[in-house]
Amino acid sequence: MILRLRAALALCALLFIGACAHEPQQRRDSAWHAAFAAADGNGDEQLDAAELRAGFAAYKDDFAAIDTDGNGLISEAELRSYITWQQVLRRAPGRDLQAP
Ligand SMILES: [Ca+2]
Ligand SMILES: [Ca+2]
Repeated sequence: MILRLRAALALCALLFIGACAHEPQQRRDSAWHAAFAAADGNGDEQLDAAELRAGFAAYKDDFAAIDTDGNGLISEAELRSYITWQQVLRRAPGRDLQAP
């Protein structure tokens, strides 16, 4: 009985620690979603060229590179992946990595 209680407490502690560890990621996800939603003028959960230019001006010339599935619109995942990759490239020693 005591062993089961200790095991249950240990599991609770691990779950609590795990939940705390994910909190910054959840905040980042939330901030990403809010920025994307703010740029998504028509609310279709995709950015067209004008929405990208208005909401993410730093990437206005990268539309074709961001639109990896070539459907003419940018999903939140495509934009996030592209910006994350750009951040990796900026931090890479020698900066000789190529985008996938
Ligand atoms: Ca849109
Ligand atoms: Ca796309």
